[in-house]
Amino acid sequence: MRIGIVCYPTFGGSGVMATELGMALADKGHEVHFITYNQPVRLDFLSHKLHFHQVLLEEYPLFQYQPYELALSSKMVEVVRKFNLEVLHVHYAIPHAYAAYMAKQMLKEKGLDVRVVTTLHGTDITLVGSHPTYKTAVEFSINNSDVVTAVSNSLRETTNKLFNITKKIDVVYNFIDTNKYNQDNQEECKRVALAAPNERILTHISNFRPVKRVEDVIRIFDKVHKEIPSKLLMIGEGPDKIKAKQLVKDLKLSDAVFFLGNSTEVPKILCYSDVFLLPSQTESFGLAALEAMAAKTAIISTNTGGLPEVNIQGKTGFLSNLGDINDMAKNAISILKDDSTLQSFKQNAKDHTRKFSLENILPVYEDLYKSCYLAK
Ligand code: GMT
Repeated sequence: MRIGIVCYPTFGGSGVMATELGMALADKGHEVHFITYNQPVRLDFLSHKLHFHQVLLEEYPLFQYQPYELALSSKMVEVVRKFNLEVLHVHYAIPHAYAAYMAKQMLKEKGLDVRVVTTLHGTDITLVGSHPTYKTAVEFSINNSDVVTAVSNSLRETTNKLFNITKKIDVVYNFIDTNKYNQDNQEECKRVALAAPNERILTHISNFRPVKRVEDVIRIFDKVHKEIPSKLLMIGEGPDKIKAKQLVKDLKLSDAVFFLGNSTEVPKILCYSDVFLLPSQTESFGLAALEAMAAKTAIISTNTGGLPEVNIQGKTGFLSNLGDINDMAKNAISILKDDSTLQSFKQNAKDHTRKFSLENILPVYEDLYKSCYLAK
């Protein structure tokens, strides 16, 4: 099929998921067109099946805020017409679902009927979308999409609770290409460069926004470090990084905590990890946790949002109440205390990712595209 994908091109989970989906669809022979303001960070190749169309904005002194939705919907119309696209799959409702609705109306006037699939990712519903500033337009554009999907049961329930949704929402879990995390295929995982042989490695990856509670990450690690020789890798960039660095200094952990910035080499970094810390305030799914599990890493997380659908209590890791850093530290120590316990959690984590494999999830999206296109 000929599919347009609209997403944020950044390190955020929705952009990563959209990019992985587009690349997988192109691998299967579909023609995929990314439409966004920058080349998505994980889009590492362009082939005749994979295209990128940049949305450019015009500066004008009158605009305090540049009208991105307008530029995006115009670009969608242009690309759909030029490449005869059948489906526009928009990731993250704000403002993509609204811009897609506008594009669809403009195309209708030209006798073209493109189908719009909207995937809800989390904060577009929980933190931002339901705010009175955006709620009316978000609700309207969800209800006017041809197909709506959510990345977990929890997100579907929350969407139905917060909005007046007249459309059926299909749950399609985020997926992982397990081949990219096959450690046997990796030339080397130079663990020794980061930690001594007797040390455990804990990892956190996020956008360091308040919802990720990075200070909890440091405080949990502080407690673990007091009991178990260990190092913490902090990957990502964002507003709370400064606070996290300050806390590391205050707790005298500077020799044990490394801030590595944003990375496109997530599988390589995760190959070092024993335990992944995700004490988020909320997480509709927790793609970073799934990536960690694929790299054989046990998960210590909160029990909020969709996390219990990904991290299985006592099997792939443990889940605690929001803010309960003592419980999270205690659980991490119980996993890390001996090699055989750690190995069994790591293996369970890896095994559980089969449920979210590319092979299982990709056909679900393909069927959705086909059925909504045929329902014309
Ligand atoms: O805040 C983030 O983590 C980024 C955000 C995004 O939309 O890019 O992530 C959301 O979508 C991810 C992919 O579906 C989910 O795995 C994350 O759980 C979700 N974040 C939240 O719900 C906070």
